Amino acid sequence: MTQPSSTEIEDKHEIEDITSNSLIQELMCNLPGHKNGFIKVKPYDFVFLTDTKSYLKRIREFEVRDDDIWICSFPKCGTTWTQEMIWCLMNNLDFKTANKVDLDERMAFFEETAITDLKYCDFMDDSIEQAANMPSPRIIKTHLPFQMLPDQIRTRDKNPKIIHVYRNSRDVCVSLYHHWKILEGFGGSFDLWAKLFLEGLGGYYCPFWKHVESYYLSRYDNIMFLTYEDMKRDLKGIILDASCFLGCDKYSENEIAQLEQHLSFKNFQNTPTLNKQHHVDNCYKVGFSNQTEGAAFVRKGIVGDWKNYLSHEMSEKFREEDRILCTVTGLVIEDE
Ligand code: PPS
Repeated sequence: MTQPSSTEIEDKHEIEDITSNSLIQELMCNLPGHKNGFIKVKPYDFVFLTDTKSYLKRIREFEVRDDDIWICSFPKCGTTWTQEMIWCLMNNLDFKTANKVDLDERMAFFEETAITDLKYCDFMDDSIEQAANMPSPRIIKTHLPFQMLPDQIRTRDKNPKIIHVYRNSRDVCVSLYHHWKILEGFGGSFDLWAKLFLEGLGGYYCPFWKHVESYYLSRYDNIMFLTYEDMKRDLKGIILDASCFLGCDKYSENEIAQLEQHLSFKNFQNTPTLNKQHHVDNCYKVGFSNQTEGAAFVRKGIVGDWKNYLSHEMSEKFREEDRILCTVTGLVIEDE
């Protein structure tokens, strides 16, 4: 039976301990790690690990720079794809370095340490410190919702560029399911996963819809909104728009075509600096994976894979949440 949850204040955030929630218990039964449980950050109800609590103050007080570029998204929306596009545009299309140095070393994943089970990953550098020490202009990836970004961004004290990427909810749910299988060792069924996702409990950063809303309703003006579906349909157009937004629209037709090629799904699959295969293989080695050997982070890369997973009834529940999101944000959703 679900125990009543407790709340406390942690660095100005009201925190609800949701570890005893029955669905969270089901999630935890199907995970090798995260034994310290889960919390919700109120009043938005964003789910995080209990372990994330001790990082909240450092996240809020992080020193932002005006010339930062923050790439923000809910997980599995095409973040890595966007990161590589932005890094190449900002670095004179230096494909040689891009093919030599891992993307994770070329830019920081801001809160990575705060969402990692360090019991299984004790070699990890402190990601917040890594971001703090990067030379300008920094490109920083984060999956934090807008309300949980550093204070200096939310209060407009600093005015970095934000690039937000969105993907349709159903494909995100499927992609996140595979992510949690190969990188978190989730051993439950897809149906359980979809239920967790719909209830806003599909791992840290949920609920998806509130997360997307947090950026669309932020009224932050130095922000560019991208969608995975647009990138699939017209990558060249997105590259051109992004280069204007970044103030580096200096590339020739031929160079843009080379970048398009570099960003192709096939190239991502085959390039070790982009495909995170070492990370996937490491999770498999330490028993933190519930996937067969050789599973891939760069998995399918299509729009509409959800049709292979979701029942009509489940799909309708997603559609209902999508309808509300469209109404409040003006987003037009494509998922076929
Ligand atoms: S993460 O872990 O949150 O950073 O994941 P993220 O990078 O946001 O999303 C991973 C999904 O993006 C797909 N992907 C691509 N699609 C098209 N083209 C390219 N180049 C590309 N690179 C990555 C990746 O395959 C994941 O989607 P799924 O549906 O699982 O294939």
